[in-house]
Amino acid sequence: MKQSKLLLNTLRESPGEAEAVSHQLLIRAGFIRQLASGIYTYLPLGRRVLRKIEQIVREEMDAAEAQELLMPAMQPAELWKESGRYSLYGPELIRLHDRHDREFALGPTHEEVITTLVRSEINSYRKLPVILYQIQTKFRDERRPRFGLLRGREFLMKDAYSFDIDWEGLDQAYWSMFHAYERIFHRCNLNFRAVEADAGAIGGEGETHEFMALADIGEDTVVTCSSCDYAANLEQAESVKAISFDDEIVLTTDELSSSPEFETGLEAEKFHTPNLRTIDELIANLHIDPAVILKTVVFMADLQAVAVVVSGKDEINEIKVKNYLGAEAISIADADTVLKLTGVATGFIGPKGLSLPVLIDQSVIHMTNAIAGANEKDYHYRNLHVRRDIPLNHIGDFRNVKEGECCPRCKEGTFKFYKGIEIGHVFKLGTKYSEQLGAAFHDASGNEQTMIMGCYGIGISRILSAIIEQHHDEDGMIWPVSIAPMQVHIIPVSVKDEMQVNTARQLYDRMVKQGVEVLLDDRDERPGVKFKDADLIGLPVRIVVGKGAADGLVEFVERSRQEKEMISLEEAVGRATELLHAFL
Ligand code: 9G3
Repeated sequence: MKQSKLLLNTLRESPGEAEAVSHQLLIRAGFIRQLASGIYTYLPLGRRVLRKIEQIVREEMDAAEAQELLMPAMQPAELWKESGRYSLYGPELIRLHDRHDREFALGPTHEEVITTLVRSEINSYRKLPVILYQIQTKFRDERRPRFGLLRGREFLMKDAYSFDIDWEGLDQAYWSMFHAYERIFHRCNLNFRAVEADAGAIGGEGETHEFMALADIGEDTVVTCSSCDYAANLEQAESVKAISFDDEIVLTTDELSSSPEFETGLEAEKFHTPNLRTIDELIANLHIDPAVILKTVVFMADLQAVAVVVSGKDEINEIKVKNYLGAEAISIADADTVLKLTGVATGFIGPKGLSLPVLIDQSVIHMTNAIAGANEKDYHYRNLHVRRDIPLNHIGDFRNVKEGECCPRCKEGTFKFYKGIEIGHVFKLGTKYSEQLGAAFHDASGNEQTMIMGCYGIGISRILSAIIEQHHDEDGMIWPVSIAPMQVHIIPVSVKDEMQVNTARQLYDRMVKQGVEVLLDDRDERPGVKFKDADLIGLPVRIVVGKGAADGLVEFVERSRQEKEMISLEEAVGRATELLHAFL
């Protein structure tokens, strides 16, 4: 490929709005151009990387005996109404009408389409199990697209769906996909962790794992243990049981009132706390440790208001609350709603005498001298004895874990946090869609059974950015050979020097003949410009043909090492072929 012919315009400056390094570099190196917010054109070099990632995904999916198909982006609204999800999604689901005024959605995912397809194509256990996948554009109208390809509104996803006759079959499909994902991300040279995740909005049964590429720009927090292999999304990471509260003594309130230590502890008493609404105001004015405060927050879980109580030193984990309640949607109740529901101004809400269900974190159950809102404006309680004074109907893990905390699995290691980019997600769906949409089969004895499903996603375009986040330096991208847009960059220093041009040409022809993907910088540009562009684009191998060529020597540079070596033409061809041999 001649660089003078390639549609490639590099920029010295990155666009102001690009915060993520990968976004800046993709624009500066001419890999993508924004058409609209969250919507991008892939220019030739960007497209070549995308195709390489797709190819790796296809090879591993096919090796796992998944079958590739291609489903439409335009999905009839009826499908989403049949699955009951049409009303569940708001503005994120892009809806449109066709010329006959029929309603459609642009597909954000394809559970409905694939399940109704399989419903009509398969009805015997003999045709199961099957794993079907596609690599296709998804549409999700993100409120705030950002970081270039990391959070777009139109993006490339590989989505696969497995159909089995029973749960054992699903388990096999799930782990087969899980290990295929490990191979895919290793081949993409990504540093990733598979973490236990939250079954999320689609709420299938059983386990689900997210694959996170570690990167500071990542929006997810990965919790890992320093000594065992426990790893979880912060949304899901379990708190260790409060050590001072023995598990089996989870007594009910009336059983508690007879226990001996009940007598200890002062009576709970209301005291005047004018305008002390927040934890910080309480701490500042009462000179107390946040740990003695019971932080109480009211949430709307679907249409139900609940109060959640954790220690003042902790944060409430909404996903844990949502999962405990089995709700589809959860959000903090606004002040007006709280006032209307409880008659209490926010900031003075507390678990004693509150007219809402109280979910209390297991880490505060043992407390006897706690402070909490008194459910009366400008008043709090002190000396609250949790087991004596508060209804304990919902005890659970509702807090975010913290770095340095003890690991709940091995009870040896401590938690370490990393930021992660979600690049893959595997789910056990069970019968959530197959039941609703009637995907059934006749088993060996002729009885009709509901298929057991799994779904498995990989963010193809997101991987492009994740790789750049993990492989770059201050001069530009550093492409792993496995997915580099081209493999060797040949740069004649001066296109006016016939000897250099001819030598470069020879080198180019020889390598192309060996199947190497070569970019020849045949532009009439100053050397500095050529080298800066080469650093920015970041092809794995660079061969500079300068004055040394008169003595048969060329400069050989591996982009990941930036060491310059003067070696012979022969050696240069040998070294390049050796580096690329696994990919030729
Ligand atoms: C929607 C909209 C956004 C969505 C969904 C539906 C995420 C939705 C979850 C999944 C689950 C898996 C198959 C591949 C792997 C992920 N965002 N999800 O269902 F209508 Cl607007 O997509 N689907």
